[in-house]
Amino acid sequence: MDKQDFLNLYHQMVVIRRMEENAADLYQQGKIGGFLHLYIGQEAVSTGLISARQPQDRVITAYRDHGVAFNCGLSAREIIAELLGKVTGSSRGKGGSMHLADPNKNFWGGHAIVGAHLPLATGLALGDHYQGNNAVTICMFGDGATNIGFFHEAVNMAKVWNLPVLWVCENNQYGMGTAVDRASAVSEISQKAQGYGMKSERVDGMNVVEVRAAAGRVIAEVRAGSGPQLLEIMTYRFRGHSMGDPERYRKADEVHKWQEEDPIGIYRKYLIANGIAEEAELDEQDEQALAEIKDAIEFAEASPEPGPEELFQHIYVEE
Ligand SMILES: Cc1ncc(C[n+]2csc(CCOP(=O)(O)OP(=O)(O)O)c2C)c(N)n1
Ligand SMILES: [Mg+2]
Repeated sequence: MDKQDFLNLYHQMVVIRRMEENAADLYQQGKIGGFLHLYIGQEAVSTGLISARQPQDRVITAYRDHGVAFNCGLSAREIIAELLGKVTGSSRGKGGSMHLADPNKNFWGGHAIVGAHLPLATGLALGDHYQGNNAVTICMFGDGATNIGFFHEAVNMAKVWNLPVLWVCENNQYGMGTAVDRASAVSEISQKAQGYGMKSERVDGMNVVEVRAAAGRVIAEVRAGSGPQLLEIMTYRFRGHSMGDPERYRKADEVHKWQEEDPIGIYRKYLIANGIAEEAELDEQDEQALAEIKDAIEFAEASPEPGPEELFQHIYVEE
């Protein structure tokens, strides 16, 4: 990695943080409909992971998808426009927060039903395998999703067919208001790989450098034909499950303890301590990120809503 690569990771994490904080404000102003799940606290997971993919590698995730979309190369403008339901959004304003997607960037969405995208990941990888593409499908999901039938069916089939899938569990310790050990027979999710004969690993998701290193190694193994593997990335969401969560299931002390381990703060210290960047350069990055988000909000607010004719478009594939 050269200096620019290091700064890129920092830039991506800070843009995601500012995007999410502003999304919360826009939601409170009533400008975003439906649900809104923020990625604050988890930025190092998708930033490190996706920075290790090659362009032909596919990414698919659940509804906590704004950061993932940005890491896949969607612009802040088209993400925020999508949140506001505007026609300039990545799905022409018809998908919203939980259904960001752009197949041209190899980002296969944003899925609202817990676990439902895991069989889709198996299908994407089956297609690549069949066509002889040299691609890995990176499928991200929460700890809660590993207790659902989709997980077991999709993971089993992928192993039976030895498909190039990297299963990535973002273990943020809760599925809505339920702690992992109250819902899962084993709280170490990586152990679930054993039942399917897969290799697995647990990684510190607050450290973007470690996530990137592990992801790079494992993606290369899957590409080389190791068969599917499972990466469990340990993280924490700093905000509620979605907007309006009263958070009665956890103590403020616990949240504060994790906030002290802020992934952006950790990375900032790492860059300075290793002489990769100076404080002033990082401050400049912070300002640029804020400007990028302000511009995106202005763009989104000024954009029109989709017209009534859009109701009948993009429903079926048109030959
Ligand atoms: C099939 C299904 N059941 C229940 C829900 C309601 N629901 C939405 S998110 C969620 C928790 C999922 O937790 P986890 O997989 O850990 O993801 P996280 O929100 O922590 O990122 C539940 C139960 C749903 N969307 N789909
Ligand atoms: Mg969770």
